[in-house]
Amino acid sequence: MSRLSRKTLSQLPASVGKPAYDLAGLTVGIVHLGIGAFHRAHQAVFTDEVLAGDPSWGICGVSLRSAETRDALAPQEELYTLKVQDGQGAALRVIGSIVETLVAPENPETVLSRMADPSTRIVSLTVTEKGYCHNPANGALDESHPDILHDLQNPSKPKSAVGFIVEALARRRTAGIPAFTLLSCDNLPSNGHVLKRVVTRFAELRDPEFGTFVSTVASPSTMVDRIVPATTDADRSVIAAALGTEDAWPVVTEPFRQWVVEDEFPMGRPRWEEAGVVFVEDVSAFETMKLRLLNGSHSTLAYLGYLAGAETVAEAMALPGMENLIEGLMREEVSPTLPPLAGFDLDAYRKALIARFKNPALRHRTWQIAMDGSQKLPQRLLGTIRDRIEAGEPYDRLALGVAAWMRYARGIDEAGDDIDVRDPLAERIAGLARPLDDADQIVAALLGLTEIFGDDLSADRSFRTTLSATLARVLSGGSRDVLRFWVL
Ligand code: CS2
Repeated sequence: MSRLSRKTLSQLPASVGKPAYDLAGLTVGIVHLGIGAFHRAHQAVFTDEVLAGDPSWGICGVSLRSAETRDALAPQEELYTLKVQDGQGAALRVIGSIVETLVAPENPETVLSRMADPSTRIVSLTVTEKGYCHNPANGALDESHPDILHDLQNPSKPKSAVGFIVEALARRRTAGIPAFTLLSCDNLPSNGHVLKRVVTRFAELRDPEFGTFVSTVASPSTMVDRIVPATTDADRSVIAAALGTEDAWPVVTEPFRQWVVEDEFPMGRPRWEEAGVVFVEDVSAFETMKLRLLNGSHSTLAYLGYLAGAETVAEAMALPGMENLIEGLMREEVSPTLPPLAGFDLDAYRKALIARFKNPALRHRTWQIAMDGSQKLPQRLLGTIRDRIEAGEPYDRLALGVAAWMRYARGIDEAGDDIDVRDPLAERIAGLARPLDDADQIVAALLGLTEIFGDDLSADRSFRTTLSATLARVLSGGSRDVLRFWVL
């Protein structure tokens, strides 16, 4: 079978969408750090739709760790297929907005020179929560992080996104080239501020005067949304059969997509609004809503669903009690904490989320969402719990999400087998919680992790009591039994 490439593009079935611009005429305007499936189903797609108007906004995609994506995409001239599907059907389209892919550990110098090039006007990121090397409870740079220590010692051979950004900004400044705009596209509250804070502190540690300069770089916050499960080999073969040609790394996603961005781009930006991107002055209300409703529900159903033996989100949603639990969590416990959004139909948004979670065509693994819980819990569940405590309101369902995380992160499933827990704190959590089997003791041990719970929740006695009672139910009856309580 032939391989997807510029040459084979014309042989694809007419039903497959193709780039509406001259691929050979594209140049790089954006360097994107973290070129995973999410970026390729989100920013790269919005960009693909506006390149015909200005071909100078092509994307140079950088992997900060493995060579897998580059190895898959380079032989096909960075082209890949986007498959959009729900219960009704699927549509295929080839995306051409990625111009080149680089692997940072192989050649940090090439990445730095791309970032320092005057044609690069935006550096965007999807490096996941842990990629910010910050303390998840308070957003400050983790100055003892091994990658940060390494990058301070080796500024021209960085490993972290923070190290790359700061070195590239230093080189631009020396060469008299204006700074690029930073664009965080990760699921963090005020992601632009978090990014600015960590890069400013890192620059300060290199040189206080340089820190002051970095603190002036534009770093708008964004709210990103599209559900994009990891691509499977089954996806690859179905897509190859439909294309009549091989694509080593297609991306599969849902029809829904949303990108709300603060409009602060001193070096210009693509006309993304023409592809439906919403530009606003302050994105925080959108971010809080999305992180607490979508991602808070996602994590809750992922931990409980995994423990109950559900492999995918759609399967988890079908467990007796789950849909009511999630619906109630969103409506009764999360929604009252959200900042007002004028003219926004929250009820419709929640209903749409339930339908998206139930999309039978996506095989979104609960295990995938369960990853990196220590980095996700603060913005997904704990901030909401803080607001509920302050308002003197109950938070039973949110507490169940946290208790299910504790049960999961301990690393032993309900059949007594090991769970493959992926989390930067996995070893510490297992060290604290695995030897224990009493709910009170597990909760007390894990609440000691102040980088997750903050000093306030770590010391909150009534929070501790609520969590202990909830975890005790999960441990004794099992997750399916706990869920049954929510069957109406
Ligand atoms: C998910 C998100 O993996 C996860 O933790 O909750 O990736 C989620 O699918 C996206 O934020 C949806 O926009």
